[in-house]
Amino acid sequence: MLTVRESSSRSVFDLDGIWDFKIDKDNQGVEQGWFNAPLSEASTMPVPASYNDVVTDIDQRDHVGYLWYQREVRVPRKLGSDRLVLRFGSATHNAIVWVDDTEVMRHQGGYLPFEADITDNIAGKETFRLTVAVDNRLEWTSIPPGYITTDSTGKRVQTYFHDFYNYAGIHRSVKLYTRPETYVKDITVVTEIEGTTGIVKYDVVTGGSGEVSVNLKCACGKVVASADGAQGELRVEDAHFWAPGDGYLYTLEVHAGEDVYPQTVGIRTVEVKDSQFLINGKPFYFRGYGRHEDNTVRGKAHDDVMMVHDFELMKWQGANSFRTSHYPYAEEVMDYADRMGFVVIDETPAVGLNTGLGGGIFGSQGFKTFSPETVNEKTQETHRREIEGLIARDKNHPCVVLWAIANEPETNTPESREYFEPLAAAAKAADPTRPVGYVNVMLSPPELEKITDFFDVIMLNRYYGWYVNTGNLADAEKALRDEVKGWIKDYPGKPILFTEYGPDTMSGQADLYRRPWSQEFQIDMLSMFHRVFDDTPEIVGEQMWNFADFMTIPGIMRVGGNKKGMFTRERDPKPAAYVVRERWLAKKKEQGC
Ligand code: BDP
Repeated sequence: MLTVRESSSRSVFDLDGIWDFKIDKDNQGVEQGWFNAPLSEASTMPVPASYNDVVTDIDQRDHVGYLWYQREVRVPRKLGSDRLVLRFGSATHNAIVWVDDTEVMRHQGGYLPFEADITDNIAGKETFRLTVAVDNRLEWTSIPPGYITTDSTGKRVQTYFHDFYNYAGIHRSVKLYTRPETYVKDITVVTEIEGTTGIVKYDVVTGGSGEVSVNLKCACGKVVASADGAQGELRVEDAHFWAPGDGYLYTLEVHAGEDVYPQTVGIRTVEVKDSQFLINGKPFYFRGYGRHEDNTVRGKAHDDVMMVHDFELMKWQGANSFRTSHYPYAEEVMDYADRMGFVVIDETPAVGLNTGLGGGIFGSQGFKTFSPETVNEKTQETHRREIEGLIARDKNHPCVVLWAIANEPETNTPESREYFEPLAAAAKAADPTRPVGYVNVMLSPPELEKITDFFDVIMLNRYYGWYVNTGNLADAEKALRDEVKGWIKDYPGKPILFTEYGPDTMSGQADLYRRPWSQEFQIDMLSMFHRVFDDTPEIVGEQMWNFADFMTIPGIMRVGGNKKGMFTRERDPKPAAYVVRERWLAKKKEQGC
């Protein structure tokens, strides 16, 4: 799905701001037709925002079910036969949308955009009532999965298997945009490099019938190549390639009938070969973090201020990459990563498909992960849709070099092999140009793991020194070295990336004895991992856990959230940030990006 862009044929109107809001305590609003009228006894809620930390009542904060949003919208002026489209960047996790009394769309999944052509619904109107019912419930068939029980007071309780708080609401911008009747519906761009020449292959899908032509413009606005037809190949002599640290972008201006859509293009290649990860034919070493979309009060809402600040901090530290753990991030983040030359591992929301873990912590949940009653064929179908939806949204981003189709799923059983084989194939079919991987959990070392042969790279989350060998870094280092040797022996030629490592660290906790939870221990544990990485050429990247502290459910292993951040939740650096900065800046100098 194309992102929203203004052009000479498209106008964009922002519907963000303060909306009316109501929590559906008994989850009966849909049956009672709350969309038919202004919400009674409504409060207010900013859009975009997670609603949870805005309200002051704990029962409201932890409500399980529907959240209602409503506002009046002035119908914008449009020309002649132009269509008007209503678009949400995301609503977490499911949404039903009404224009006045009419349902115009339903969407399942909390992190991808959805839209509907509402031209016919608003014909002849000056204003309309826009109502959205957002459902925050997670079930066995949703991605991520979860289940709901009731406690002794009859209150609904949501359980899930991932280690971040289930923030909900309208998390990204809501927009109206106009476009001509015949329009650019989809574009796929694939780039190749031949010496100093850049090759841009494009494929345009139109809605309605109209002649297609394209102009490729350089960043200075000059046309460097043109073609007619919905498919074709453009050649750019002496091209300026997109590269890590150099976010150079061309614009492919696509014309279909009256419509014009500006598609940004970065010319670069990605390849996995002989245990190396190559970008533009050169070995690339990932330095960075797994992150979260997580901030105080805003929760998971996109916010330009926080986004730009986070990128500034990442640059300050000498990072060159991150993973969108554990769901697709806002489209604004992907655009900005393109511009900043950041390299992104793009992840689906398939987290917590592992009942051997609870909230990121070892401890079985007493269920089988894969069974007709738990993660089942319907879940697999949802998962496939999430993979295809992510690739459809992000396929044209040069920053994306690798798809992560799941985080720490169960992969040590025959059922897991059956579950993942078609999903790995679906990712490869949807994008034959990028490597595909999944992120492996400590419970599945090479001798137990059963699905790595479906994938191009090995991504490991490892907590030696923390969840195991707690505080004993000598034993932790030995265990880590032994495990890495096993991966290299069993999967020769596959590059290994560390996608998580690091201990919880209380900011301000100093300890002469450098014990777990202290700032000193974070420095020591990260340094131990780095020593092992530096001794192992098959390891092509280090993305520590996590960029910043983040909110989780309360638990005996979590003190006001997960504290594995390099920065606090407020983005203050912990002492390890300076130590790692020195390492990463030196590596940047050595590696040139
Ligand atoms: C891993 C998960 C991550 C958790 C982390 C932790 O991938 O989401 O937050 O461990 O325990 O299991 O901190």
